[in-house]
Amino acid sequence: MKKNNFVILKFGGSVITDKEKPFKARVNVIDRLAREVSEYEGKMIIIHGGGSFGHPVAHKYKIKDGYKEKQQLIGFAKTHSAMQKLNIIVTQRLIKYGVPAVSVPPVSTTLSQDGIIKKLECETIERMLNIGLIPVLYGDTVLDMNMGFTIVSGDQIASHLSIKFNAAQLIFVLDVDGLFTDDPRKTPEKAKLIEEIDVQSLKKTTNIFERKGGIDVTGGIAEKVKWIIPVAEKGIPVILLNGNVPGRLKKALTGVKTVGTYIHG
Ligand code: IP8
Repeated sequence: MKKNNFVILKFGGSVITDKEKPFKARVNVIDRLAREVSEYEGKMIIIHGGGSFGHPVAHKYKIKDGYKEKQQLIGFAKTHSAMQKLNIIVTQRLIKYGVPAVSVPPVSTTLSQDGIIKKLECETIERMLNIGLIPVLYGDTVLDMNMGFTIVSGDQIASHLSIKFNAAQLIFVLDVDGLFTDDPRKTPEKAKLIEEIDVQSLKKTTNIFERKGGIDVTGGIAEKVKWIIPVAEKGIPVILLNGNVPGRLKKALTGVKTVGTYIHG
């Protein structure tokens, strides 16, 4: 895939849903993000997280831990169904603003081994991109070669696809400005935004925070950083920015510097 203007975009569950309220999508925010995306003209894959749709159900049935008992099967189905519901909201809002968004459900295109993606059917995605469609994936329930099943996060999918397609940049849309030196919720006076960091320093840094609320089965910021590192190591720039502030996503998409954390290899 030609590098130039190919972007992988991850919408965090905390920005597109209200993590404190079950099954509550933040439709106004999704609408505005969709509008900002619609003004971008290059190739793009969008991935979104689970927020208050996927996480509480996955947590209830312990889906991430793998298949242990039969009653989890209904939980697997419910978790996937919850993610489908959110995915329909996201794709419909994108379509409303003229973005040719097409759902690619990871449950039927991805296999993992001990929670790590082993296979992700990319030929269809590549053909979609070549024709000008925007594939939309999401953190989802997947079948696992050793565990029976598990959850693969949107961050892992974003990381996998960025490397696979040699993206020009990977953008994480969060509900905070980026990565912080301290927890901005607990100690706002000490928490400073990390505006720029290289991957070697990121690997060594242990005190990095973002704000987290609600139930999250796929782990916090340490997990996110874990999936960012291999992308940045390939020389793909990674940007984390606040999706609640109008215009920041649009700026990042068009290569204009904005408020956020810029990670480079
Ligand atoms: O919010 C997890 O995706 P994430 C999705 O990107 C499920 O971690 C099914 C909980």
